[in-house]
Amino acid sequence: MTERTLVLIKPDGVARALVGDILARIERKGLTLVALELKTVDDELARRHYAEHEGKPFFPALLEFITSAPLVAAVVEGPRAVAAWRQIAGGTDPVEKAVPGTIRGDFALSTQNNLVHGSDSPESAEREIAIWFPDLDA
Ligand code: RTP
Ligand code: MG
Repeated sequence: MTERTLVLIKPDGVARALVGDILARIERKGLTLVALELKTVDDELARRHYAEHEGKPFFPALLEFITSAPLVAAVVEGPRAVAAWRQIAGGTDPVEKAVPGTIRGDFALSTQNNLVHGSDSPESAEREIAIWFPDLDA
């Protein structure tokens, strides 16, 4: 059963010129890109995307970070795409959780500026893809 997930290469990943490396890892895993866009997002879109974190202590800084500069948004498809992308991204804390060989484990130090986002379930993926790529299945 094929599945889709939302990929973000956050502003730190674009600023550090890691886009090519990250997309290469996605492709080498065997996942397929079905949508890809570079964009700077406004506060409203960032709030909708991260609605589950509203009220948490890190929420204001997260909004500031995610809207600060261009990011790459993509939709990726393949068998178990949600779990496969989170596997190669690594855990949220790039030092305590992400292991070497993952994107965060190899390239990040900060729990906020951790380079990438991946949907955490197929249901989240559906919701997020509709926010970022509303015309994808039109
Ligand atoms: P993401 O949603 O970005 O794929 O990351 P995730 O599932 O691994 O982590 P999540 O718990 O959903 O947190 C969303 C993003 O918020 C920032 N964060 N900062 N300073 C902090 O303690 C903290 N905790 C989370 C990170 O950018 C994290 O990826
Ligand atoms: Mg998350």
